[in-house]
Amino acid sequence: MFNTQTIKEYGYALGFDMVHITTANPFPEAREVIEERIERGLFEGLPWFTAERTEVSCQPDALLPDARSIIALAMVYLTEQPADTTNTHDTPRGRISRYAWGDDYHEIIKPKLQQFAAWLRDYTRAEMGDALETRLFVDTGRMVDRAVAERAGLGWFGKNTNILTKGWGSWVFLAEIVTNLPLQPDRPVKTNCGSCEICLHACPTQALPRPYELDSTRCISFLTIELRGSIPIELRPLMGNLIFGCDICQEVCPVNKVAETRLGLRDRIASLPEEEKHARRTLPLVHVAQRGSVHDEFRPRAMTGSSPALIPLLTLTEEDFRARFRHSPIKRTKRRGLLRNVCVALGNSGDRQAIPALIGALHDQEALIRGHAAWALGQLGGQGQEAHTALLEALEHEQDEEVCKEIRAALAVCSNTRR
Ligand code: B12
Ligand code: SF4
Ligand code: SF4
Repeated sequence: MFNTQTIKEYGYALGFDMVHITTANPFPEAREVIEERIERGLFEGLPWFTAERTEVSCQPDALLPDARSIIALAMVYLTEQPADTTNTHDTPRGRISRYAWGDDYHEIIKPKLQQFAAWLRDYTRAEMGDALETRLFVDTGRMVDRAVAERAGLGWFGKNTNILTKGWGSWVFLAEIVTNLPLQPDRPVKTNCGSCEICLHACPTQALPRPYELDSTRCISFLTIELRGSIPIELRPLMGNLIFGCDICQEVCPVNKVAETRLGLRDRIASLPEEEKHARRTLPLVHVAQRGSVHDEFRPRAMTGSSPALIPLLTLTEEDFRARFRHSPIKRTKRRGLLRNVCVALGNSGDRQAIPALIGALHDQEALIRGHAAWALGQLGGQGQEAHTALLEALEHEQDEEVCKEIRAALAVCSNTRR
């Protein structure tokens, strides 16, 4: 058995906030649950999420023959929301989920995993020679990140299905190193959500029909990030101004609220003069404070931010989109996905300032955007008004059948509303 403590300390030094160990035994319960949910259609729209994938992802030795241990890692992405952009009412604004305010976590965590694996190779060389094997995972890999985290004691399954850690709640990214090294495993935590069900009631689309179960097809995170096509009409009004991901079931969570309070405390400690920091060494957060800030990479970037003005987003070209979101998780939606979401948010805003920009989007080269712009104009329009006229004109030239359907539906809504 190698010195597990030394390995953990290296993980902390690399910038991970929690470093735990579990065995590489299979995850039969996770496999059963996932297969049953795929069967029930709860993952429809995620074509890569298959029973075959699950068989491998719940069986670490299918990913690495002779796997013995998993190093389970968590990195905190909690940062404070900038006050300047959230409360201005001059122009409609969208909301971006917290994990996407800063740089893309895949790009931050992957090199750290590679560095960790290189260090492990050196650290174990005397005993292992070149026999050390590692496989690295963060999000996109075939690994059940949350089941690993739970068994390694990083946290517990919240009823909103996220892993809640003691101290940082669910505001953590998860990652793993599967290895053939024998290491001392940690135990799962005993904590659970108790009788709380706040998140289940807060979900605007009822995507959490019962504790520990997510219906992806209704989840705004899926609708705004993963869904490639049209957003179901009945769900659009429930999406409010969310344009990339959704944090509602996390924001209402009391465990996360405690974490946010700790963040404030940490930042106050960070700003203290050195001698005072020293005098307060007994404060539990001082070690985090000494690092200055948790992870600067996840602070809101000027180009993406947490609540961008919506109207200018509608005029982004492909090049603008690529330049603006090159290092952001938002690039995953592509321009067409983001502008589709922006149209829905503008339709929900009730703000008629958006009408000229939406009329412009009725002529976008992407049918998906034209269709959602039509829907938004229907919501904001009113009979005989500018939006109504623009929809009638667009219908004359539109070639795409789906967009024509959207325009006709929008015209019907316009005709039923007076402004
Ligand atoms: C596919 C996916 C999605 C899909 C589908 C989510 C889903 N249903 O799993 C969509 C796009 C909707 C999504 C959304 C989000 N995701 Co996502 N997603 C993933 C991904 C790639 C796979 C998840 C998976 O395997 N799901 C299968 C389902 C069945 O697993 P599960 O929900 O964990 O279910 C378990 C529990 O239900 C438990 N269980 C069942 N019954 C019971 C009963 C009891 C009593 C208990 C205790 C447990 C229990 O067993 C199940 C199997 O282990 C992972 C990365 C990865 N490779 O693992 C990230 C991941 C889960 N996502 C993550 C994040 C951050 C998000 C969002 C918060 C993003 C956002 N802000 O918009 C939302 C959260 C939505 C939500 N409420 O869960 C993080 C979660 C971090 C954390 N602290 O938990 C992960 C781990 C990525 C990462 N590496 O950090 N995601
Ligand atoms: S992320 Fe949003 S839509 Fe999805 S389950 Fe949570 S509250 Fe519901
Ligand atoms: S809101 Fe309540 S039930 Fe939901 S995850 Fe948080 S503690 Fe658990």
